[in-house]
Amino acid sequence: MADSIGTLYMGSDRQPEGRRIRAVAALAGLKLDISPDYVHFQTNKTDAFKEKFPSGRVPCLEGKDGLLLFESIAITRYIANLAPEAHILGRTPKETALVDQWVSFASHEIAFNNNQSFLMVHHWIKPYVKAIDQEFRTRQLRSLATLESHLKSHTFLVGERITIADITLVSILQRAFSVIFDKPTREAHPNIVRFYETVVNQPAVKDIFGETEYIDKPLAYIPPPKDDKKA
Ligand SMILES: N[C@@H](CCC(=O)N[C@@H](CS)C(=O)NCC(=O)O)C(=O)O
Repeated sequence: MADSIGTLYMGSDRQPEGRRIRAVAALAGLKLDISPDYVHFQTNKTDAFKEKFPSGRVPCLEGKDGLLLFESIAITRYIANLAPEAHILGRTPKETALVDQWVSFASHEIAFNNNQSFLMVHHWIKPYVKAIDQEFRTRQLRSLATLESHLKSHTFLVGERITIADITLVSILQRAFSVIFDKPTREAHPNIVRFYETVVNQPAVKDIFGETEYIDKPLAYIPPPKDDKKA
C-alpha cells in the first residue's frame, strides 16, 4: 500500500461518520492514519484545532499535502476521487448523480431522523417529548419503505458494484439498527437487512464495521432519576 494520504481526527471507533471514511479509504486502497492524540470533546474545543477545522466537529482530515477538510460527505468524496480506478463514485456522470442522490437521501432522510430520536432518548436533546420522538421515527419509517422498495431489485444502490453511497448508507443503518430497527421492523424490511449484511461483510470493510447490535425492542426513553430533576 502507498504512503498515507493524511491523518483523520475522529471520535470513538463507533461513530458512523468516522467508520464511513475509514471504509471508503479501505475500498479505495488508500492508507489513512488515525490521530492517536485526539481526545473527543477536548481536542476539538481547543483554539488550535478550531483554527484548522472551524466547525470543531469530527471527523476531520489533515492531508499530507496540507489540505484541511471537515464534513464527512466531503471527506469521503475527496478520498474516492483520489482513487478513480476504484470507481466508487460511480462509473458515469449519471451513476455519480445517483450516488449523490442516495448519499443525500441516507443523510437527510434517514440519519437526520434517526439521530434526533437517538439524541432525545439519550438526554442530549431536552426535554424529551414523546410525540416529537415518534414523529422522527415515523418519518424514518417512510424513508425505510422507499429504500426497501429500491433494494427489492438492486444488490447495491447504484450499478452492480459497491460505491460510497452503499458505505454511507450502511454506516447510518448500523446506528439505526440500535434505535428503531427492532425484530418486527427487520422482518418487514428483509431487503434492507440483506443489503446491509452484504455490504458490511465485504472483506475490505468487515473489520471496520465490526459486530452489529441487533435490538429486539426499539430504543426507548428512560426518565432520569428524580434527583436529577431538581438540578
Ligand atoms: N455533519 C458532520 C457531523 C459530525 C458529528 O456529528 N460530529 C460529532 C460527533 S459526536 C462531534 O464532533 N461533536 C463534538 C461537538 O459538537 O463538540 C459530519 O458529517 O462530519
